[in-house]
Amino acid sequence: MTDERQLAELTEDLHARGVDVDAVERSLRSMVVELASWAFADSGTRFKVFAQKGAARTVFERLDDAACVHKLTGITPSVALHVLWDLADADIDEVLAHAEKAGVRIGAINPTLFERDEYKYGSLANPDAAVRKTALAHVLESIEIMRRSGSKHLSLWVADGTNYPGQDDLVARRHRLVEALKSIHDTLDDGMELLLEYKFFEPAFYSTDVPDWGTAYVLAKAAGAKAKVLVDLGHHPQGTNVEQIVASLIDEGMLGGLHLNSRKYADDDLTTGSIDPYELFLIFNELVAPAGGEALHPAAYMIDQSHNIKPKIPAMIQSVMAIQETTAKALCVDRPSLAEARQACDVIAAEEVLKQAFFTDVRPLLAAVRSEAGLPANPLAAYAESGYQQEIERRRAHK
Ligand code: RM4
Ligand code: MN
Ligand code: MN
Repeated sequence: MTDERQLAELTEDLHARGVDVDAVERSLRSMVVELASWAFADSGTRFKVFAQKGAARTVFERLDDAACVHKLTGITPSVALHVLWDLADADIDEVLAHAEKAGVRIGAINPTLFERDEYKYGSLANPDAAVRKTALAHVLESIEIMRRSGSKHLSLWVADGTNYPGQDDLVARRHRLVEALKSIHDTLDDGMELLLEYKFFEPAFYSTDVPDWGTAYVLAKAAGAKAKVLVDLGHHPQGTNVEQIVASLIDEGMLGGLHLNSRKYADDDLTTGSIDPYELFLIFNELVAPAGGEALHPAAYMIDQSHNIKPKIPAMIQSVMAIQETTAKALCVDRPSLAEARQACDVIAAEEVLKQAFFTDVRPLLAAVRSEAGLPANPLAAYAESGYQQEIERRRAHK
């Protein structure tokens, strides 16, 4: 079947379901997802960092690779930086100039609160006031970097916690953290947001200071009105209903951002949608529900992946495409039929409505949206043909 024929059939099918295809296309055209700089660097497990041919070695190369993804997908105009990973030996002005030249901008700034010996017993919640002061100073410097780069999001993941029962006073740790979060919040300019990320374990193994969305919610409220919760899809215990968390946070006006990735066991940081595409769909179904199923809830969407096996750039393009496909499917849910089935407590019909959208092949629609925007219909194939991979493998031969 030709591409046009496939598109015509899909459009007809969607119209028959009562889906407003123009609205779906509009939402797909306006969608943006941020990329993490660290997704382009060599990474590994705690056993070994694997060197990949052509993987970016500097922040400048990471920006180039992100720009390559943006050129091919058209929906990833910004790059999140981790302060010590990206800016420890690079001048911020040079980084900003390079980003502009490459065709991307700087997105969320992530203070790095886990890379110093002093942080063994924590950073912002450390029992030692001098260490807390060092950590807070780093976050305040990160806010300065936000000002310089026009960044709106301070993305804070605090690696703090304890490893053994009795190690520290759990309530005292909370109080230290609240105090720090308040000062951080009060330093932010208007228009900036503090996104507080939670994770239930690792590197701490007995107690984690921001383990779950409820704690993050309470701490964000204590910090002030500019603070919201950031949900990383890989930061929950097995079996957690992540879409319910997302729905509740949206309902509370407290969903600040999402870190998109995939997991099977823990914080695996695999490419988005690779392990459980249906779970991802159910999450996106909640993300579009508040706008009547017609648009994604406004939040900071970022791909936070860090895997070792797939080549970095096509792996990122694959995630971007998976996110677009999942969003498109969520936008194609027949909302009136869903509402009707729910009201009638027709559980089978309600689930079938979701499955009908999930199993719809939306790729012809996405290919059309991309082509209309002057982008390759299949960014993954375009990357393979671009010669970029061969070029970076040649130019970045020395680690
Ligand atoms: C954490 C978390 C943060 C990221 C770090 C590197 O697990 O996901 O978002 O900044 O990893
Ligand atoms: Mn994350
Ligand atoms: Mn993580």
